[in-house]
Amino acid sequence: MEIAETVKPSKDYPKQVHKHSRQENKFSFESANAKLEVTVHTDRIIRFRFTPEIFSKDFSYALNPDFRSQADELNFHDNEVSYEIRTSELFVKILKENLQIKIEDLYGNVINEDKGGYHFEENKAFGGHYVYCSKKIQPYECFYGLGDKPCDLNLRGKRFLNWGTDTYGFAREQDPLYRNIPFYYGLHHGKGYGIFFDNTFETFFDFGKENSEVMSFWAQGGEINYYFIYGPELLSVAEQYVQLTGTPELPPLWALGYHQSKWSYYPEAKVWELAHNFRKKNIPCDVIHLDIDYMNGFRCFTWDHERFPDPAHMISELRKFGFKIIVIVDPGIKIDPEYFVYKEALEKGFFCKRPDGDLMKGKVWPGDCNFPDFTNPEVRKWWSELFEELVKKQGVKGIWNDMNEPAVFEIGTFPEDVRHNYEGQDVSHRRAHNVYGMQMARASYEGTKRYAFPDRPFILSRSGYCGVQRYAAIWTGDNRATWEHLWIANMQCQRLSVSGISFCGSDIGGFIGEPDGELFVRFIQMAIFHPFFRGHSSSDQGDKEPWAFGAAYEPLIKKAIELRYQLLSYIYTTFWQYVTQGTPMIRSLAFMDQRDSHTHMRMEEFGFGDKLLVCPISQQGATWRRMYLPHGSWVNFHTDKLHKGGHEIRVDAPLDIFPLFVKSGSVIPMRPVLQFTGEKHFEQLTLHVYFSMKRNHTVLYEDAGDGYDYKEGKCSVKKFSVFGNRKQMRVLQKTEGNFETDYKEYLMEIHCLPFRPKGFIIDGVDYKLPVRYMYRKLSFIAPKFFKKIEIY
Ligand code: MIG
Repeated sequence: MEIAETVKPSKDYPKQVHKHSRQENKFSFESANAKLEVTVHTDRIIRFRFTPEIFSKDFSYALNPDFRSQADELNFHDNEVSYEIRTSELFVKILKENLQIKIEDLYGNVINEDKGGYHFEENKAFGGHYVYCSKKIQPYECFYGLGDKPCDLNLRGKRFLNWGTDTYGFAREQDPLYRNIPFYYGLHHGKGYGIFFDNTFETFFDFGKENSEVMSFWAQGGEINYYFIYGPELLSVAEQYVQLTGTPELPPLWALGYHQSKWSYYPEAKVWELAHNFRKKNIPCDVIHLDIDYMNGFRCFTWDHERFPDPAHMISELRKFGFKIIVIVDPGIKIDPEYFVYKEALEKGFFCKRPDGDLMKGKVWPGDCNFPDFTNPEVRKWWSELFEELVKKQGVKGIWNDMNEPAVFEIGTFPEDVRHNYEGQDVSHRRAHNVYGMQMARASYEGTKRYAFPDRPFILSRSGYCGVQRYAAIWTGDNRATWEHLWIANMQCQRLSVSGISFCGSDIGGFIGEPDGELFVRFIQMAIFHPFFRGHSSSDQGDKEPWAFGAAYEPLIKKAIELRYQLLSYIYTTFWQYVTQGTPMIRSLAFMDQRDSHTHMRMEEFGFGDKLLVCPISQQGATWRRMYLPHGSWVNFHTDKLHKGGHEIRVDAPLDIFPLFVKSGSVIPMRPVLQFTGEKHFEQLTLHVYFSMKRNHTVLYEDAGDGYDYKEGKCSVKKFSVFGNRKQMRVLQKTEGNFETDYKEYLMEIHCLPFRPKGFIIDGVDYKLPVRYMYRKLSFIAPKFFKKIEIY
């Protein structure tokens, strides 16, 4: 049911405020027909919560339980027409007449301002209210975020809704898809903010589609309950949003390696053939996924013993070859009185019910199914314990949660009247739908974490609500093998990343259909820079393993996977920055330099971590393309050519390479190519150091790559700084922490020197170069604990 955002007379707007009060950082305002609660969480995060009657229980699945409020400075003024709350960053003005809100920075610049503000309409059919909020669109305002929308990055002029849906073979502009992320950014006058509308009902966002001057959001129920997050840097908004909704723990390093999947690899001999092929062809791979056909008649937590006679043995043998096994689970539990999972859930009353007490029944792969109510904490506990067998006894290393929108054949999803526990609050599917998948992923995460211990768990989920990143990585679902889908995957991963979900990726090459070799190569070249890196495809659609495209393409695909493995230290460090500060791993250009308005509309090029800039080739037959370089100086990774940013450039990209740039002054660590992450100790880490006049810093985070010793301090953070002038260059290193790395030394590769070096000094020891040294680059070995290197 869609509700048009036209101001109908039936909608109510708040009346004059007659009462207000304050309790520390919480301010309450009351009028005859509405209440507002404003909570100042930090100087830049302010929560607004409205109700026409009484506030419901203050509960959220999204919020990070460890998030702490702290606002240093807080002033309140009661003026003639408005109340004013001032933090050390913001002015919030609340109009007494109608509870409308205006937020300014301390210089009086309007950041966000209500148009109609809060309003509501009684919901006669279900009770409660339809709730709305509308705001002015500021001149030249751009909008970003909203999770997985497969359209242009800037959302202006469009309308969207969030209602998780299984969308097989989805198309550009299709809405909604699998995920529900009611969080968006606004950017105008160089200043960025975010609004996180924490409401799990079906939510709607209109960015000036209905009225080009009005942005509005609304929901089918619940409260207008949103967090305003001020930057002004977009990147800082992204970080604060993640601090609010939580980060994952560090994944095991192997989960950042290459994953190979298909619907489905079976029987066991097929899995071995696959594994042997990778090793025979020397193409790195860490993980094999088993899709639904490993199960006995699609019953979760069982195996088809004809196809897989001894799973524990197979898994431990594969482990010796460096392969980890991930298996899929679905929420639909087969109705079968002989099946232990069904029996237990039935006895315990753990299945979702219809309003009159019947069980929610629907068809999925196993035929008729019932569905556990993952919004019940007891159900989650039970589900998590089911993993003991798979994870602890059989050695499965990760769990893939599919169909958790939830998807049901024929009817799409659950009817809206299905009941859910919702942490003891007893609600209908209208309120629980958008969090169902996330709660399933949460239960799988808790079980896997417990039984994989002391190793780290890995969870993959298709659906999710805000905060799902605490439990799972996300893949974008059933895409197609087309060039357009390469572009869509790029938009979706950039968008997911700035929406709190950095650990994301798409089915490389497309799930549906058969890509040709060229498309697959271009797809995987891009996916090197998607944190979740998995090839997956549908069963009847031909082979899509790296060697499936013939001898002309296999080396190119191999080369892409190898680059991924070489970059793992960089990728892991980038992940650590995400975990510790909330910084998105993939960054749209506007998030790199929002003051340059050229970046606002750029889409295909993106930052990966804080040192690399990537631009996929997204056109068939292209061997070059134009792209925008943000301000600063950038070095072409393949040619070492230096470019000044702030304009478009033309970049060559024959099929074996693609546009990849390194920020000047960076230190990019590169490992030798291993066939899987823990294959062997390596002796040397290569540090590619790029000259810069301006001092530049790089961090390198290291730990064991699995387990929890890092929480006891077994990790280290290295900080490099690089700077120079026309005659010399310095590289400094500071190390914190005492993680003992495998490698003994660095191979230093110095790029882009503006002079011909005569020698270099490592911690006081001078090494002279031959007089005839002709190059502007240099390579030498340095001890891993060096403090200072001078090149002259
Ligand atoms: O109805 O498990 O998106 O990745 O291979 C299809 C079979 C069910 C959908 C997933 C896809 C997976 C497939 N699943």
